[in-house]
Amino acid sequence: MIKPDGVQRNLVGEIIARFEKKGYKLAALKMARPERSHLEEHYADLSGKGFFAGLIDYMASGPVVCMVWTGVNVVLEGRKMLGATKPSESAMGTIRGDFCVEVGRNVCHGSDSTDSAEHEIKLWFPEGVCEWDACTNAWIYE
Ligand code: RTP
Repeated sequence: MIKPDGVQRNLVGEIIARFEKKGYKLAALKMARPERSHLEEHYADLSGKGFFAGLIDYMASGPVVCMVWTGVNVVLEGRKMLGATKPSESAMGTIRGDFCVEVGRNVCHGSDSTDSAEHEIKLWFPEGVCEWDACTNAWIYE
């Protein structure tokens, strides 16, 4: 997910491009302006943290872009591409390492396990995702 700061800072194309160039395939994409209750459900495991209210304010402050990416080890590799949660600990070359400075404005979210990915896909895409096979030649040749 591209968080509200990533959308406001016009980083949507940059982030999508990184995943496409890595070799992952997009299975679902939408812009959403989630209710606070939806965000509270998404971050339910953090409800006891002192930063929880601020996190929900931040996530509710503007539209987000939700995506499902598929491919080999996409959850683990995708988290590496995002970088560490705290930008000060994110390696240069990662999305957070390159584009942000504060943990409370860290541009993107990625599921941290396949179980949480499955849970989050159901939460954010109850309508289901698009299954398709790449058919590059068909778009170039008749
Ligand atoms: P995310 O769920 O957004 O991908 O982040 P994460 O797994 O890398 O980190 P997590 O611990 O689940 O924290 C979720 C988000 O909460 C905000 N946060 N703020 N002020 C703070 O100390 C603090 N710590 C975490 C960040 O936006 C983080 O991504």
